[in-house]
Amino acid sequence: MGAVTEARFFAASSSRDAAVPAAWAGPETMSRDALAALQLERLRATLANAWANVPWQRARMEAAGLHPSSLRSIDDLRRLPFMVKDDLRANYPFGLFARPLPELARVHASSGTTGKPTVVGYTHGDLERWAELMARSMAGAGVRAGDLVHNAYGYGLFTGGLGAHGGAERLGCPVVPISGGGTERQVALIMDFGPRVLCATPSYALAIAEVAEQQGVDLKKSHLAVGMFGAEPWSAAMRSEIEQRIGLAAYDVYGLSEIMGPGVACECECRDGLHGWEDHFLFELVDPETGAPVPAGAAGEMVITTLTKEALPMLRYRTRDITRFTTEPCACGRTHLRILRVAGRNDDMLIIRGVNVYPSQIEAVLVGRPGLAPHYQFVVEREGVLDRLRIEVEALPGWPAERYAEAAGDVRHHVKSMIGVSADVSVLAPGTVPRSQGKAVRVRDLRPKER
Ligand code: DLL
Repeated sequence: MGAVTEARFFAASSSRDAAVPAAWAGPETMSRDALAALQLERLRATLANAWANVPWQRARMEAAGLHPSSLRSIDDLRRLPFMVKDDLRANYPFGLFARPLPELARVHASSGTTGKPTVVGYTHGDLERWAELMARSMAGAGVRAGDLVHNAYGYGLFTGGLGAHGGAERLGCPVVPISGGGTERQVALIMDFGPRVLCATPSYALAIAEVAEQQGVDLKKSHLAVGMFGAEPWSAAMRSEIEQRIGLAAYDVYGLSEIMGPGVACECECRDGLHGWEDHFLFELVDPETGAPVPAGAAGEMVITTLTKEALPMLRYRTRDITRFTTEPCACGRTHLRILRVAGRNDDMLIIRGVNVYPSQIEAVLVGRPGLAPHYQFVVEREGVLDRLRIEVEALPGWPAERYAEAAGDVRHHVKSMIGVSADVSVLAPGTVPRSQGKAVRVRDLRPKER
């Protein structure tokens, strides 16, 4: 399906309402039983693809006694061990691909902070399905055919830029492919071109808002109405901050390159969790320590199996992302499970004197506090055998320097009482914390490396 007109596209009317677009009402509102049957059928095909075309996957299936034709139920998949990021690195660059290179349409990669990048591949069909899922995500967030999309996700090996681009085009939206950086120009083009939709990481959206304010430009007077923000954890407090400063409704979009890219899950207009597209992915939630499924409603690590990927079938991939699921019906009518805001990655979790804490939890305490700007970093240091946390947060421009100590005391108190962690707090002058153009660096880990 190419670009579509509003009249044809929406079941209810051409108005901007929250109805599930007619084009996707089938897959998005099917009964959970029908969804489970579709998942089983697609899982069999995925296992058959992996068995036939990826020797590494076949060896794992043989070891687990799981032949594609022996799969009776989705639960049988649990016989297979998890996949982790290092499996991609160990098979660098193309060892887990189920198609020879000439049959691929594109390759992406994520740099990672250590070791080799993880490389992912797509057939033409994979790119089509990705565009479709990203289009569904955008439509769910209220983006409509014809809306101009300002896409400030980075273009290149990162999946954000091209992923959002493909989805917007698929939905019938013209795209401004500006990528990240050149923030003053971003502000000028937002005002001149009048996009209705902004795609960016939440931290970069905030950097754009800040530069606009410094230039005396009021983004609330622009045509921006919808923000598609993701690629990093962000708190509800950060959502309100961005909404107030830019004047739009901010939606959370989730994804990861190993599984596809942006558009694995996205909030609908109810903004009560991100619908994970279960017709293309199988979601599990496990205890990060034991690997056992967590009880319904409990937090755990998200594990994802792809159901329609041709070039790179991923079976039980551990995302490291910690979240909770609900399958309660959503007011929008979509039946797909909802992922409740991703708190952070297991790797980013800090253990400060025995308390587990995610950077986004501290962000929720900092953002909006009197005198403070939403720009911060956490420094983790070693003191004897214990880890010590220092919060560096900027003061608002114009906030008097003689009141920095008071603001620091306020943060220290609230972090202790709301999260239970003792932290040192430094309030810094405006402009001191580095600004992001993509994923923000929130933690500076100064602990000795051998850990
Ligand atoms: O970040 C894909 C993406 C691009 C998603 C644009 C959304 C928008 P990676 O670079 O492979 O892919 O990083 C994936 O980023 O495992 C999460 O830890 C984190 N992440 C992505 N979206 C969210 C989100 C892209 N909405 C990793 N909330 C994932 C929290 C997120 N964390």
